[in-house]
Formats: sequence, C-alpha cells, structure tokens
Amino acid sequence: MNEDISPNYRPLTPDTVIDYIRSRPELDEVFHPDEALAAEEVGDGNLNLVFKIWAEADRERTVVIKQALPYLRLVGGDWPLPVDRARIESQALLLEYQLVPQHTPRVYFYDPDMSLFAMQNLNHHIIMRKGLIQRVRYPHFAEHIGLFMARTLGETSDLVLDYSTKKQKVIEFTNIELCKITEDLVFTEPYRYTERNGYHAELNPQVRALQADEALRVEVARMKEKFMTHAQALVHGDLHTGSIMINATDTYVIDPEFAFYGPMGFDVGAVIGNLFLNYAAHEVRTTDPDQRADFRKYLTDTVIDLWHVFVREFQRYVWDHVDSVNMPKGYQENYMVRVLQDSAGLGACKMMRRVIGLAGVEDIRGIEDVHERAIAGSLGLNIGQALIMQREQIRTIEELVEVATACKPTYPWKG
Ligand code: SR1
Ligand code: MG
Repeated sequence: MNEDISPNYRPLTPDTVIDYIRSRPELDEVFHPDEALAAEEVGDGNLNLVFKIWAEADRERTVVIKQALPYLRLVGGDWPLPVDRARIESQALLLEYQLVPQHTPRVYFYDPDMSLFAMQNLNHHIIMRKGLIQRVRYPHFAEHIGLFMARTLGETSDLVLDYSTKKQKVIEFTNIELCKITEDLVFTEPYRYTERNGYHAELNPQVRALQADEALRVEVARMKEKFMTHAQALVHGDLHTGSIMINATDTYVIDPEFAFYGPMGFDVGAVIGNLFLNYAAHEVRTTDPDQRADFRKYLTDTVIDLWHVFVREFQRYVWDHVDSVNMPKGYQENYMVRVLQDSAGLGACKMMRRVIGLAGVEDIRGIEDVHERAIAGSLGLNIGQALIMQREQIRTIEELVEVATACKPTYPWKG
C-alpha cells in the first residue's frame, strides 16, 4: 500500500518540525530567517499528525503542517493507510481555493517526500461541531457552505468540465483506501455485529432491530452502490461539522483527505446529517424546552437555507452556462431533485454510522449519562432511518426537514 513511500519520509515531532520549516523557502513570506519559532502537535483527528508553528515574536505569523502517517492514528499500527492521501488532500484544497478562496485555507506547499503540506493556520476559528454543542449560532454559515458546495461540486462535474478534463480528475482523485474506509464504516459495519462498532449497550435493542430490518438494508445497499459508482463531482468526502472551521463572520472547509469523484449528495448530506445529529443531541443537552426549540429552529432553518443557497448558486455557476438543448430545464430540475434525494439518503447513512459505528461524534458520544446518550442516539437513528426510507418521496428541502422533525427517540426500546 505504501510501496511508493519516500526513503526520506520521517514522521515529524514538535522539535524536528521547526528545523524542517526553516528549510522551506515557501515559508519565507511568513517567518524571518533565524527567528525563534515554537511548535505544538495538536492533531485530535483520527488519521494524521498536525503541527501548529508560530513566530515567538508574533503569534499571528503562523502555519499548520499536516503530515500523513502510514497507519491510522485512531487505532495504531495495525491499520495501514496510504500516505498519498496528503497529495490528494493538498490537491483538493488547491482546487477548492481556486473556486472559493474565501472558504478554503491557503496551501503553501506540498512535500511528496514527507507526505505533508503546509497551510494557513485558522487560529481565529473553532471547529463548528464544538460551537453547535454549546448552541452557538453562525448566521453566515448557510450562505457560505451553500456557495462552497455549489461551486466545488458543480464546477468539478461533467456539467462544467469538458469530457477529458473530468476523466483526468477522476484518475487524479482516485482514493482507493480512504473510500474503502467509508464503504466499511458508513455502509457496512453499522448493519452487522463487529467489535469496531462503538455504541453503548443501552442502544443494543434498537441497533439489533435496525440490523434485522431487511428493507432498510436494501436501501443502504443502494446508497453504498451510489457512493461507489456515481462519479458525479469531486466531493470533499468527509464534510461533517468537524471539518468546518468557523467564527461569527467566516467559514472554512478543511480536511478533504477523503476527496474523490462521488455523488454530490455525499457532501450535501454530510452537512445536513451532522446538523441533525446536533439536533438529536440537544434532546438531552438542552433541558429548557424553549431554549431547545429555539436552537432547533436555528438548525432546521440552516438546513433549509443552505439548500436554497446551493440551488441558487448552482444556477448561477452551472445551469446558466450549460447547453440548454442537451440539458433542458426539465432535466435541470430533475437533477436537483435527485441531488436532494441522494443528500437525504447518503446523509442519513452518515448519521447512522456516527451513532452505531467506529468514530462517533462528540455531539452524541460526548453525553456522559448513558441513558441520556441513548435517548439522543435513538433519535439520531430514527431520523436517519426515516430519511433513508422516505427519501424518494422527498421533493423539497422543506419536506426533508418535515420527515426529520417528525421523529422522536424510541428509548427505552419497546420492541
Ligand atoms: C477510521 S477513520 C474514521 C473516520 O474519521 C474520518 O473523519 C472519517 O469520517 C472516517 O470515517
Ligand atoms: Mg478529518
């Protein structure tokens, strides 16, 4: 898997990263020669080393180095992973930066020998998931993410790229092993017994019932087929609220190491599904009913708004430029309905995996009391199941929200 790893590859440490930085002329615009630098390793994700480096004289002069390890950090050396994902991630960021620089961190360079890249340190932003857990509202998020997705998905698809460029990009972004992680963790493992699943025993009866539900497994199999075969656009591939750095005014999308040519709904659905996971978590995280209803209204309004922005910007950057003989209005409308239905189904599969499988989300797994965690998890599963099963009847984002908000937790499970 890592046959091509360079003989010069070595994992960096907070000490060695500083000498490494000094050897890179691409960072001369950030750091002065021989000035004192400081570094810390801050990777709290599942896969990589992440270093923040800053000038001791001025913390605003700072970069991030992200280095791929040849194995999965979450579980250690037993799970090898290709370091080529650093190339895929840096190339995806460069491409996204061309389209939406206001929502993409700048990449300074990619080093194939060290399987790392240097990028802008978003040191005035936080991970969106953490804010949402605290009920922080982000008034520009829907506008920003709707635009980001319309441009990065629409403008990497066959709707905009010529036949040859698109197929070259499919090759460039073929991401075999990271797609396999998604195939296993999102579409396979939640629906069978495996030691890697991470839900608490309190949810066992509901999870067993889901796993025994053949009609559900048929629909999940169809979603998996779509994920594996529908090379529609360059998708981010892991666009959950932990891949979004945000504050009151800005939104940045980070971490596209799972990028590949797949269905647009995998990204749109990831955003929507993660907002609904947060919605589910507030079933117990927010005890005051008015406060809960208020924040949930913010979440569902955000889901509705981001879809409408996505459609509006898709019109502006894609449909307004296509050949309307080949792609008449009726086709365009049908295309958007299909993206919406894929978003419902694929986003729902991503919700289910975050409750049942390996690598859950803090919104739910971070709830200390196991009964409360089971209530939130149960609601997340019920929203996921409803969206998967009803997706083909959904024709508007408002209908999608109605399907989700009609759900209730079913814990304790009555069978
Ligand atoms: C084994 S890696 C677990 C998860 O972390 C990433 O964020 C992806 O979602 C992946 O599925
Ligand atoms: Mg990530």
